[in-house]
Amino acid sequence: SVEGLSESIIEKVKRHPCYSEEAHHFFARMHVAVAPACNIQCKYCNRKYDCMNESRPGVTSELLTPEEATQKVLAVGSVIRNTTVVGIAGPGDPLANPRQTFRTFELIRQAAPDMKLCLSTNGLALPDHVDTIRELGIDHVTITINAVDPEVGQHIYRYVTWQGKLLRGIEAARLLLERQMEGMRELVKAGILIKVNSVLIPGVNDVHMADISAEVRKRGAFLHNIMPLIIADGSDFQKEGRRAALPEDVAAAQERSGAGDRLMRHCRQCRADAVGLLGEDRSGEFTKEKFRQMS
Ligand code: CLF
Ligand code: SF4
Repeated sequence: SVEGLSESIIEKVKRHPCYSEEAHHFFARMHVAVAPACNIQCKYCNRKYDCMNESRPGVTSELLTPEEATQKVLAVGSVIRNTTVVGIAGPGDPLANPRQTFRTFELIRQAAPDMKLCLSTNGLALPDHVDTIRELGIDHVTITINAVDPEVGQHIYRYVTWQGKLLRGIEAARLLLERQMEGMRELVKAGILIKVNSVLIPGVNDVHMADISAEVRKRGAFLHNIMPLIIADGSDFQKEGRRAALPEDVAAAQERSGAGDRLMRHCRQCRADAVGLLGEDRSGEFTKEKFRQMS
């Protein structure tokens, strides 16, 4: 529903397939996998694969340089003409690789000025980069927030690396949360649209999900996307014997969240190199080998 939204927000969401349920039937997004490193370790992640904050486990995307990423954008744009958004969502955390990430956006901005730019992050490094995000005209940022209470968060992250130190337990969870909230505050000030992704982990943050939803909306997030935990091979959660989240877990959390039409319900947990409409995986048509031949 678009009722009560300002013109500028409608303008930003109406052709973004993740931000508008309606748009996802008509407009495609693509990801470029330029960001290999990460600055934290989530217990649901196995680093052999793509960042799970926006992806399903077990998928490994082909890493691109900023120049290759730009070539891919032009190639995809010439074939899938309804591509309106280019996102960076991995395979690690985009803001743990700021040089590659921002160089890529800069080159895409020059080569394909009509593309909307989108970024997904765990938020740890976010406050350091909001100025750059604004200057580059990146209108959409997703932050993955799995807890708004360090008592809960301490069970979700094995560690956080910060200014050359390795933090664990509640200290790690507290720092990550502070940085996420600071980043959100700065994004709101800069007029950038925020989506929050939360991975629903049964027995860890399932009943906490309503608090997350209320807190992030209070702080200005436009959308909340509750994603089911998928158990990745080799992840800490697999070793702990945890179970995946079921559709009914997500439905119950959505219901309790009270977030109404500010819930994203059509997420397809994309790959870091996804291409095409949500749920339509065309990444295989645009491997490095293939898009190089096209240009
Ligand atoms: Fe990509 Fe994410 Fe931008 Fe969309 S995906 S960086 S906001 S352009 Fe979309 Fe895919 Fe769900 Fe992400 S369906 S995993 S929410
Ligand atoms: Fe893995 Fe992404 Fe978490 Fe980093 S932020 S540990 S890449 S899921």
